Amino acid sequence: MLKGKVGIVFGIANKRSIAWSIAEAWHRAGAQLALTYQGDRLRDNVAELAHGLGGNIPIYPCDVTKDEEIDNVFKSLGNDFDCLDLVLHSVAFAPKEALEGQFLETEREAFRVAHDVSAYSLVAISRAALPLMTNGGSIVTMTYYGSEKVVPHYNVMGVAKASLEATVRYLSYDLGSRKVRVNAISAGPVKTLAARGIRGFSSMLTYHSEHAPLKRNVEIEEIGNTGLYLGSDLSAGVTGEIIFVDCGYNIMGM
Ligand code: 0WE
Repeated sequence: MLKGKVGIVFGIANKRSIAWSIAEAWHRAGAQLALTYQGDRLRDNVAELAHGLGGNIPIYPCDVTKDEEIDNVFKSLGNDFDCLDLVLHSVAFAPKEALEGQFLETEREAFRVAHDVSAYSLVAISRAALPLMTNGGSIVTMTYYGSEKVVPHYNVMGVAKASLEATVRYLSYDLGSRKVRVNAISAGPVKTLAARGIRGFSSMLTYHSEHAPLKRNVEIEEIGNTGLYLGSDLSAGVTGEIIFVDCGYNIMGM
């Protein structure tokens, strides 16, 4: 379904990452991929995953808070491939203290970092990707329900995800004339490395599975498959959208 397409993936930490599940789905559908990693700490992980896909999949370092590193990624990509069709942005961060206690206590710097890493980076990456997306394409990002309803302790991440979702709409308006679509997947909670650092995450998973219409939690492959749908022409008429992959949790009023 993605034969001949080229994709770049931001946000793989390990094999449990949502970014990895979408990368795998894109790869299985025939896309050629490049992966990025954030910091030397994650380099070996990402190199090993790239190697596992066979062929020679380039990996590039990228801290999304550095314009220069983003520029270098797309310079390298331009050397390694003729053009670009798919971009996955699966990156978020807020300082740990900001995800505990009250939102009221959020410090200026924590607010800034959360928005820089989790929302502005989509603008920076999209702008840098665009010169290579000469045949149109699809940009996909990850969001969460805490952007629209209060999820205790999600705090500044919820505010940053609200910004990210609005960013998806404004980008999709700007990029529509170039046939580039921009969408977000709003995934139910998944036990990834990012979730491991969060107190009470296991009881959240239980609560979610008991209250979602499907009476279970989302499987990471289901998020991968929605990423495949958004990357492929199956979703050719879809842009600026937030698609829930949460076993229906978000529709409930009680
Ligand atoms: O977007 C997220 C979490 C992203 C995240 C995770 C961490 C953990 C380690 C961002 N920043 C950090 N900073 C760290 O230091 N999710 C959708 C998962 C999540 O996180 C929560 C949730 C859910 C769901 C935090 C509190 C309450 C619910």
